[in-house]
Amino acid sequence: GSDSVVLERQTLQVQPPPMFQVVLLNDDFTPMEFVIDVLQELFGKDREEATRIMLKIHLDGRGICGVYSRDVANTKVEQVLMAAQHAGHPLQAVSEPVE
Ligand code: TYC
Repeated sequence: GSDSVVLERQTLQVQPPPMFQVVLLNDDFTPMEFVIDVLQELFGKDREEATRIMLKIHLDGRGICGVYSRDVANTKVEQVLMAAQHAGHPLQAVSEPVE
């Protein structure tokens, strides 16, 4: 009845919003320095952390750069792709739901 509908709505409303991780993918062409710059300027990392993440991506093929709401994560991906395109690098980024 209508009571159970209200209870279901209340259960859903207290769940935290789904979060999305922005993942950078390795390639053979994008300069390491460009990736470090992106991690500092778009993901707020200091130089040491940006270097650590870049090397992790270089070695493992991918790495998480940050975790955000859906809209912010999608905007970060767009910003990475725009910066890479502008600089002429093939750097790729994706947003995926956090497990
Ligand atoms: N593999 C690249 C190189 O050797 C560096 C690189 C790191 C590229 C991370 C992309 O997401 C990336 N120049």
